[in-house]
Amino acid sequence: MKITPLSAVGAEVTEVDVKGLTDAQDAQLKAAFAQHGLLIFRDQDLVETDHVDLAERWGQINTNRFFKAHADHPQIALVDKAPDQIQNIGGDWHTDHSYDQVPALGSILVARTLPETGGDTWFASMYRAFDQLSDGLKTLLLTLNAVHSAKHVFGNKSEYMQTNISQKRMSRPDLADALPDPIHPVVVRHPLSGRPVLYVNPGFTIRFEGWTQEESAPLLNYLYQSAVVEDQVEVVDWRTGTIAFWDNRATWHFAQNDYPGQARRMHRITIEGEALQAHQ
Ligand SMILES: O=C(O)CCC(=O)C(=O)O
Ligand SMILES: [Fe+2]
Repeated sequence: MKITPLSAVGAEVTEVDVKGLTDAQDAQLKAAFAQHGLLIFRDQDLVETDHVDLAERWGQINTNRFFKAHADHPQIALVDKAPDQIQNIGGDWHTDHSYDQVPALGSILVARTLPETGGDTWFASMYRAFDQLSDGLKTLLLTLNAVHSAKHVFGNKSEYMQTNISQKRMSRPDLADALPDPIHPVVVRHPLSGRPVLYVNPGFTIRFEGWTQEESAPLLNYLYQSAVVEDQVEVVDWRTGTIAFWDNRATWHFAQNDYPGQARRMHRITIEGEALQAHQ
């Protein structure tokens, strides 16, 4: 097995079959995941049950509440774009599940149908997003918490959700509207590496705790903008046999929507995480 760091974020894993991992390879992958926050496996050949087995090596599966599930394997969420659909899923910078009290660890995404060109996924490191800030701003952020929510994305009032419901890609907006909005530290002690990580994101963070949305927006926007400097973004191209496994606490991702008229189908399994602690 070969683990090669990528240029901006993550590492590429080759010369291994994820269906037959030894305990030693498993330990090596867990260390690489903690260090890099993103593993891109190439040249894999796995069916749905192999995907489930791989995910279970990392933890308990979180069955998605909103996405359409695979008909035979409900633990697998379908991340689909049909040729006649305009909107894709995940087409902006975000990290998944920050709207949960105990956010998911990450997801394992397997390519099933790919467009001829395009459909890359971009990743950004939230270790780097924090590390590059000034000491003054770091000190302030270490004292702050932020409120996150799913309502504006997966709730009844979301246009994105209404489109997805009409296209049968998502459901259960009432569930999103009923979720209590969690409060998480703005700088989290990463559960696997112990390093500080910036834990706000454009998808689901509403405001800083104790601040209004208007007061929060300028600083949040500054953090968002400084987190995705062009040469610090990893552009992951999908090929048949590619699997991406990302850490929701250490990275953001952004699915590119540049393949009009073509289909793209991915299978996603999400793994439960743990409660987040502030980095002191
Ligand atoms: O389709 C992709 O590349 C990623 C979509 C996304 O945001 C997700 O599956 O969480
Ligand atoms: Fe996502």
